[in-house]
Amino acid sequence: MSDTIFGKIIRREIPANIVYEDDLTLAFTDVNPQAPTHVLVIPKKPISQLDAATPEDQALLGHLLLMVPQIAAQMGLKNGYRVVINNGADGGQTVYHLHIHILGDRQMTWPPG
Ligand code: DGP
Repeated sequence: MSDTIFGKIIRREIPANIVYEDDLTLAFTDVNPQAPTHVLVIPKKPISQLDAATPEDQALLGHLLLMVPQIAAQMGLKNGYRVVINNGADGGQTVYHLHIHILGDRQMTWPPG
């Protein structure tokens, strides 16, 4: 896949407020927050979108999801939170490096806009 702004964040070429990191994962606050707490959890492996993940990525995807509650707890989200993956144009995806949104510290509504 082609490089994205998230690739530059992984390589520390542009700054980000990194809140969690391990060998496979980076998490940082969203530059355009849609809630008082808004964190993006990304794989360091450049997967463009959920549609592009393969069976080879099964353990990685599981790891990312399992990190979500850990990062949410670290961010102090004691009363729940929203987890979102935007996939493709109709999904509202704007950055083509797979990412999981964690949104919290406000009451979410359903259905989403
Ligand atoms: P999506 O619409 O799901 O592709 O979300 C992309 C998110 O990425 C969007 O909420 C804004 C955020 N974003 C875009 N550029 C940057 C950046 O340079 N730094 C940070 N921290 N977030 C960014």
